[in-house]
Amino acid sequence: ADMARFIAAMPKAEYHVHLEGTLEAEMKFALAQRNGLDLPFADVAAMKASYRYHDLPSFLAIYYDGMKVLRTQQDFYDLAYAYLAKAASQNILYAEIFFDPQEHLKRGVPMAAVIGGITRARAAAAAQLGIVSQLILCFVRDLSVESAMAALDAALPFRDQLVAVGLDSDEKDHPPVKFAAHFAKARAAGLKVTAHCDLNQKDIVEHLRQAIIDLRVDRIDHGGNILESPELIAAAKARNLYFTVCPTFSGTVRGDAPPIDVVRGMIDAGLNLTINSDDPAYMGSEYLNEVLVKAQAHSALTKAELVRLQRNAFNAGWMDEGLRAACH
Ligand code: ES4
Ligand code: ZN
Repeated sequence: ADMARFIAAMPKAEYHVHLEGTLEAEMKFALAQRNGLDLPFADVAAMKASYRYHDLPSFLAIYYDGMKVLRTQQDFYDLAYAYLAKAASQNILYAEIFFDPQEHLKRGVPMAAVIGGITRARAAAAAQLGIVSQLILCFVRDLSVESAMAALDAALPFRDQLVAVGLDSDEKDHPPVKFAAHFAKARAAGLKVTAHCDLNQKDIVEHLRQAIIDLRVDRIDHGGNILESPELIAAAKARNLYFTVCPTFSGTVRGDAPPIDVVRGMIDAGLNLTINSDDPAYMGSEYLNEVLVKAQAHSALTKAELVRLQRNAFNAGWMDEGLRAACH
């Protein structure tokens, strides 16, 4: 209880949260009703009882199905504002948020509605709650390269509302180099680049090598398997690369404990990492405070280590000087 209070009181930053993964069951029902859509669940409890996964694909199927209620700019506003309000209530001062526009474009929702709604919510939350945020467009890596390029092209007119592009969804047989052209185009537009290298995926060390060496990404999402490669650890340290670790995700999705203590291993290896929530609405509504309480216990983090992690987290961000000042 003392540790939970200590964690709640710390000023924090979050770098790995999927906006669509913050869509709580209650809001899903409200948006379905507003948009005249039928959901195959009697109530919130029945919907939450369906959130059962045993691997990444079985999780992603439920996650993509759930986001179909998002139709209008107002829906994206409401979703983003709710996450930012929750984050602000947990003393998160700064957040970089992923979103998956290809899924929304597929349903005929225009990019302007998606980015416009999120951007309005970010501005309102900054003004009303003091939380600063930026937006990372993720390529859904198991969709086609053409679909990803179309999403990037549709987003470039809104380049000022984005800080980076990333790579998420099912990693199996979809290596980072599949998106070399997309990353190059995003970079040329002044965007940062990051990629999910999920824990214990097929060919994961090769994916890390591609991301760090071939594509020279600016950050890695997850990435715990780097502990298997001294060469890549050295390369990551030389570049001061940050890893956005989500210590509860693989446990929740697979229903077992993560096979290795990634947080402890990465700290002891001298790597830069941040601790993050990933998809809180699908992970028992555990947001960053709850994740940190679990990580503290699981990895035996001291208060000094927690403070160092959160102070260092403010160096992981892609804020310009004006934004950085606003976070202090
Ligand atoms: C995701 Cl690869 C992955 N992991 C967790 N959440 C996600 N949302 C989209 N892709
Ligand atoms: Zn993720």
